Amino acid sequence: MKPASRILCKALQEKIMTAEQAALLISSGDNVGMSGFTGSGYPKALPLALAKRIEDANSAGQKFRIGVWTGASTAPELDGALAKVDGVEMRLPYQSDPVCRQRINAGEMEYLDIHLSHVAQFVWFGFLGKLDIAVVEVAGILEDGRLIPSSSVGNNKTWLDQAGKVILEVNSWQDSRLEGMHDIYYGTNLPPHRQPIPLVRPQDRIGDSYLCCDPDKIIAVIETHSPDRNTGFSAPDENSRLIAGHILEFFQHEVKRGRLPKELLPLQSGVGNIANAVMAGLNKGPFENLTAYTEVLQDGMLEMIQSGKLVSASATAFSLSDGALAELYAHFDEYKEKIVLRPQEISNHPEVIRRLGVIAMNGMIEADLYGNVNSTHVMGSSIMNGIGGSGDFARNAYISIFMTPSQAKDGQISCIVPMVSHVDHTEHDVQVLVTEQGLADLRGLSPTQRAKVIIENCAHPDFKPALQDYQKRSRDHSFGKHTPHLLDEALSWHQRYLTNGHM
Ligand code: 0RQ
Repeated sequence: MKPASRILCKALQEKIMTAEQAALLISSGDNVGMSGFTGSGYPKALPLALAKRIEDANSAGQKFRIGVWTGASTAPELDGALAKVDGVEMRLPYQSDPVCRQRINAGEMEYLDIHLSHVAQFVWFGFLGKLDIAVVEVAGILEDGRLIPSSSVGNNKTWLDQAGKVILEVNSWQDSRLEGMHDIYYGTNLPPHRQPIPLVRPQDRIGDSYLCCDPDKIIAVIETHSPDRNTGFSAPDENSRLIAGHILEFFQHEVKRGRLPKELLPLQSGVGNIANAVMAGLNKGPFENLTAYTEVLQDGMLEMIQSGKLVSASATAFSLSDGALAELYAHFDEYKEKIVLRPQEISNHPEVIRRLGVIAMNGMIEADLYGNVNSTHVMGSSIMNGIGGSGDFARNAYISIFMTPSQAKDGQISCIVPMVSHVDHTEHDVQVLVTEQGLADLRGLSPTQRAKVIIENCAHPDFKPALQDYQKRSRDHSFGKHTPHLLDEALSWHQRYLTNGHM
């Protein structure tokens, strides 16, 4: 049975059309601001229809490419479909799609990887050029035209505000009880008129439950009934459990020293299996009355709410497996009291993160002996995903933690290296490194002291001798002794794996 229409506004009912008709309203060269964040709340129909249109144009020998701006990563129906037909000129600010990644690394697609909290203001300031059109999924439209946000908020407020034209997808698959879960803050002015953001606890509500949009700008409304792309998480493996254990022990130590309260400080957890496993560890740990001020709410955090360990969580998006989603919807009202979804410029806002004293925990590709972290590039040149929100949190956190297994690719590569091949987080923004081998607390340590602790505590035993050898020789022969390096050799560390054919 077709679900009842969620479009209650009469004026907008007149703009209902198919995705194919709406796709004709987008022109080659347009910058398109799409909703979507970590596989939730992205438009499901228009990108596919547009990909078909682009494919037809390509067959007729015409080039048709657009700029795709989003909240963060989306799904194969958006990033994958448009990348497959070579329809993307510029992608920003974060993606994790394999087809996109391949095109970017082949030099066929431009990609601008920027801090997620920067995107909205870059658009307000005009740094990114004109936003021609917004394509935003919502969960419903009220009689007066206000929009019920979907399962992610991301940059939607900014897209609806700044785009010249707007296409809405109203997805009746999204639970109507989402209404009221969001907090859309409209108080952000441009400098010099900017005011403090009045948010002092993760659960504070400082805005409206609805998104607003000038109805005259809305040129099309598409009705959909399609699920979000909910990817499952693998069960925590031994490495993830060990990493979680080291972090828990560190927290206990910090509480004992009086440097963290017993309910800790608001937690931020990055994306991926390890981050999810750390949450599972905390769920079994001794801490109670925890809070989260994070970007994405994954299964681990939902389980912590379920168990009562986590009393409130603020994020900009859900990223849940099918099982976790079923749990959310089975007990929606209980979760709704404890979860707030916000625009990403607020969920990731430096001012708020610093004020709340967030504990940031993010994944990385590699760290070097001095604590510089690479989150994004393999061999310094090939993008994996993007910096996402990790920089927003790491630079402003009370404690910034980065974690990874000590080795990658079946033990052929050390994730602790002499010099990172690309820097996302400098030594100044990294306070703690953790691998399954142990935890290096870098606070208060000079570069050479950090090198010693990182090798001792975090490097895999198979790579320790080579790293110690580098450390010693660089101290003996480096041009300067403050942050000793043998530059040719540091760089050839990575090259060695390439020439051995391991990557
Ligand atoms: O490759 O997929 O081919 O097997 O990198 O590595 O170990 O599965 O770890 O899923 O936690 O991802 C940094 C990428 C880690 C992620 C990164 C290879 C490895 C594997 C993935 P395969 P794992 P994770 C806020 C937080 C940036 C954004 C962020 C990330 C693949 O955490 O994208 O933090 N972070 N956002 O084999 C070569 C190495 C390697 C390596 C791992 N040293 N060399 N390959 N890999 N280490 C949320 C948002 O922003 C939305």
